[in-house]
Amino acid sequence: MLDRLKALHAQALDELSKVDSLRELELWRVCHLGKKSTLTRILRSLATLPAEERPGMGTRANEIKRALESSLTEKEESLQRASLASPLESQRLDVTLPGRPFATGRLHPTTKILDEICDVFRNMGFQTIEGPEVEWDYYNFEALNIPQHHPARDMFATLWIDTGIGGKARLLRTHTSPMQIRFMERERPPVRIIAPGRVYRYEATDATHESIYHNVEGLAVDKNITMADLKGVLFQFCRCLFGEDRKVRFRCDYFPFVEPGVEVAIGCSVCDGVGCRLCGYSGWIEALGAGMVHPDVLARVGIEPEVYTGFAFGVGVERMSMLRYGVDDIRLFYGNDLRFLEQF
Ligand code: FA5
Repeated sequence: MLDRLKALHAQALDELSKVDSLRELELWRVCHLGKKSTLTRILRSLATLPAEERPGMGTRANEIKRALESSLTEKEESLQRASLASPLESQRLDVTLPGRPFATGRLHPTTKILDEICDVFRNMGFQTIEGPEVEWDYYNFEALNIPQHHPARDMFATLWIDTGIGGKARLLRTHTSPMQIRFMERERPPVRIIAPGRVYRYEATDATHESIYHNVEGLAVDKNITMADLKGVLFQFCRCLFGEDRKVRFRCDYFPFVEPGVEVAIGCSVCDGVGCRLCGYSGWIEALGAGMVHPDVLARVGIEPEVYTGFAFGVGVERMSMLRYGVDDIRLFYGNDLRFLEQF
């Protein structure tokens, strides 16, 4: 029996030395220390031995069991260490490699030019306000002298949200001029505000026309405001954005909410005024509409047109960006092409 125990121990140790995974180790444990193993069977059969052999055999069998258990623990620890170490070995980090730079975000060219435009007017004493993009017919049209069926509605190709009765219909604002009314309804002169924001037109796009673009509305109302003030402010604005040398043109235009109305165009930056596809071979790009606030508009919001006068303007923001950076197609701004956007 003693010889059998000895051989069992030697065989178990020999097999253990060949185990090289935790799965194999578990099989080894079941085979040599499990309930059905030879050793367990020997231990159970000790009671059947003659009394004088029992203590010696019992002691020896238990010694072998403890020895195998401690060999099992040692092997388990060494296998676990090896399984941790091997990925660390194969995936060694080279901390001397140069780092990869993070792609940093940047401001969209429209945001940049909007900030610049607002800064110029802020420096001239204009306060910035904002208002809704979903607008009532009343503010977008009626209060600006454009009642239902007025032909001037055709100037503003409109995206309607619903059709209400009279001024109760809702639309996506076609310009920021409704902000003139919203502000004057609650504030008395003197007024000097700008209202930047997104506007919507239901029209086909081309190199100078988008269906979603930005306006910066301007409004000044006070005693003794004249057309000279309007011209002075707009010329100064163009000088700040484009420098002294860029040509600026004032011409008569028609907007029902101003009288007289003007259109301001700026010398095309792509062809330098010579004429190209972008400027329709005219040498000029229309940048903004403006004029003296119509007396009926003032009266409608309770401001006395006999006492107060005012001027208003609406700048086409993307057009300014095109002129400033020499961009020859407005659609590039919202095409989301990083090769374009990363240049700003
Ligand atoms: C207006 O929107 C008037 N509200 C401007 C105004 C304000 C006049 C206050 C008088 C007093 P207009 O539709 O012309 O006007 O647009 C103003 C400017 O926006 C234009 O001069 C042009 O620079 C730009 N613009 C017009 N349509 C588009 C378009 N589809 N895409 C990009 N820019 C445009």
